[in-house]
Amino acid sequence: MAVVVILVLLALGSVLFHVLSPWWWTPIASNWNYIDNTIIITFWITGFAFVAVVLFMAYCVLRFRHRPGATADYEPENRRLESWLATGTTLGVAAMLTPGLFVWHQFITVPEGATEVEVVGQQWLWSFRLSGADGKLGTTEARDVTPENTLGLNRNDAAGLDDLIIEGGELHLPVGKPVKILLRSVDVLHDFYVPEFRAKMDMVPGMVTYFWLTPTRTGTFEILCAELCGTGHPQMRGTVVVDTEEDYRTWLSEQQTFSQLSASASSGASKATAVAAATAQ
Ligand SMILES: [Cu+2]
Repeated sequence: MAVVVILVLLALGSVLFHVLSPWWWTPIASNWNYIDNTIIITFWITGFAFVAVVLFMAYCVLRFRHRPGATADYEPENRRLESWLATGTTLGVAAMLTPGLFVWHQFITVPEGATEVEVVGQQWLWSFRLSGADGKLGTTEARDVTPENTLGLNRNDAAGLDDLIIEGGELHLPVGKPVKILLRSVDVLHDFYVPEFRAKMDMVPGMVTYFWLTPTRTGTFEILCAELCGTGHPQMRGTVVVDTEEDYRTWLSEQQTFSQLSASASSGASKATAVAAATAQ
């Protein structure tokens, strides 16, 4: 009898925990409420299956408990029960998978006019690149990655010289504008994840992955790495700030282009050489 009570309490407690506890996700800040809807569908289906299975177990423990002299029936095959279970399971799994296919299609179908923003993951920080005045991101090469050119921009590509580079800082995005997020890694697997955007995707060395989103409210959100990427993985945090158009323009005007950064890096290097030469004399 104790087992029956425990099983019923387990089913009831799980439902109550779901309804009453504040474990639910953070308020959404992007257009991806489709993602929430698919998760809610999954919750309903798995929640129903969980409660049904646990209560059925409780029923069986009670109904078929040991009684002196009682024997079990031998019934190795039951076609009706088998087809019923197979159909039910198939429908449940299909109902969980199908909405995901539609949402995935929307997730990677970038609307026209979306601004491109590149996010680069490396052990263990986030960097960002925005197209400059020409509205185009320059090409990159893994072999061009150096301490002065951590994102590996191609110096011979004019489109890249005016790209704005934000290294290990915060990314700003304008509210209400669609952005295409291009994801790149210069070392190992990382995963760009902003819980409030309901969006995450792996960053794979050697390829560029992407999705798009429209931020729907201003605020400051945390970027997490959702792929174990080494000892610094838990500290791999970043910040994305969703701004009003005006604040975004102000922030944008304060960022440095690739050519400005290269110039200051090389003048810094030549100063260092001059100082070294002077001290050597
Ligand atoms: Cu990482």
